[in-house]
Amino acid sequence: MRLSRYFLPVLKETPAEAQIVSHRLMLRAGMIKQASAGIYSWLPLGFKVLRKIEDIVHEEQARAGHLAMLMPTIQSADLWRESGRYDAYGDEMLRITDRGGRDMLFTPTAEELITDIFRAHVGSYKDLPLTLYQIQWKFRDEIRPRFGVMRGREFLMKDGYNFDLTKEDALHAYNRHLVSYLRTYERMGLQAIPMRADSGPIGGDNTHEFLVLAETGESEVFYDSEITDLTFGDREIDYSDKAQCQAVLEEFTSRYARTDETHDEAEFAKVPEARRRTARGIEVGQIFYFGTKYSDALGATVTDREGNRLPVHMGSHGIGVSRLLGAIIEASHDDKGIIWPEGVTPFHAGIVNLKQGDSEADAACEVLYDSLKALGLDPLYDDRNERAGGKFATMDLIGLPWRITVGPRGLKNGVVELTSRRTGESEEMAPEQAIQRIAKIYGTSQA
Ligand code: 5CA
Repeated sequence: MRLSRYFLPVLKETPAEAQIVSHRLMLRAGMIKQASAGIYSWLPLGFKVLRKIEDIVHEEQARAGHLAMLMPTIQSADLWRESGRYDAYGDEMLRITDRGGRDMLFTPTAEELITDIFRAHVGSYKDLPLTLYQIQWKFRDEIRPRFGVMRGREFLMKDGYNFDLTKEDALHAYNRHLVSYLRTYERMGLQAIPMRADSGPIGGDNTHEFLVLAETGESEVFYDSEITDLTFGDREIDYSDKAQCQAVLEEFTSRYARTDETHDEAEFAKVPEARRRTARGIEVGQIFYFGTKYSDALGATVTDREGNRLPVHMGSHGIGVSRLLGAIIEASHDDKGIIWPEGVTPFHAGIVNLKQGDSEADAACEVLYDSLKALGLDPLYDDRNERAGGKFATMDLIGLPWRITVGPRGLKNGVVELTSRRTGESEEMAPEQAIQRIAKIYGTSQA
């Protein structure tokens, strides 16, 4: 993409309404624009990152054997009356009346609708296990929408639902989700710690929240510092292997790590004092096992081998897709702007032409731009007639992890400059070498 053709409405001033750094930077970098309280338009740069996050979620869900689908945002109240949640959900539910006077609502979550789909189409143990998920907009009429996409009223959520014959199988689904979430967040450059939590209106008593530690987090958390040494890394996992998934769950949840809702001082005191930590965290996901709560209420049963009809065991599993942009920025920025982890960056590298209009500089930039594209990479070329300082400031603000700077002086010596956004370190090298380095970083090989 050429910046002269892009829509990147960056703001010079710090917006007064933004209280936390991720909200400020998303507005300044022209990623989002508030439409009304807690509701945002996603401008091209923000939408690009949102898509990258969605892609990672889809890839990791597919790896775990879960099936993507899509349910509507507007639902009839009838199913929610059947489950008893229509009244219980309270003012957070946005209620709508259609022209026929029917009660509708904007989905805050979808346990009822998925259970209805299940009961209509699945009747036998032979069709299990089954895990369906979607990435769809949700609406919760939060009392205090704030911090931009972090606590929105409209927000994008991945919500997945498992259906299993037995509690044991459903707990395997729970473990599988835990493992797939660990991989998902790590690919986004985040450490998200599973912590024992409270299930709220979803129900059930087996639940973990995934928290990214950050001073601006809305949750108070208590944990054993050893937990921050754990990483999932690139280990191979067989998702159908119950023992393997269980072992990962135990590894990541055996140390003390809880949100304030489930915090227990007496238990916490058993952690050696030097390892006890109290901090704040951003909840980027939550997994639940709630057994037969919804299948009992809605009559979702399957026949087992002996022909008995049994309510299906379920759980639901959510990732805060739009919130993740805020969480990633909170975890990765400096005073100049965002620093995108390579896994989610909107463009792989920026090209800055120090002297637009200089025939050699222009030609060298064109070659770099075309070569990166030929490798399947997505560069952003700042080809505007602006002074160098302004171009650098924009690149730093929007946070591309790598920048190639091209100017007539360097070209005389046959070099361009490759700069890491994270470390700020620059290195001079031949243009071809800069391309190779970037290709290697993103794991694409020269064609
Ligand atoms: N049905 C279950 C799981 S599918 C569910 O709704 N879980 S949840 O309530 O925990 O939401 C899942 C994730 O959505 C949360 O972990 C959080 O990351 C995100 N989320 C929840 N409320 C908001 C909000 N108001 N703004 C942005 N993200 C939110």
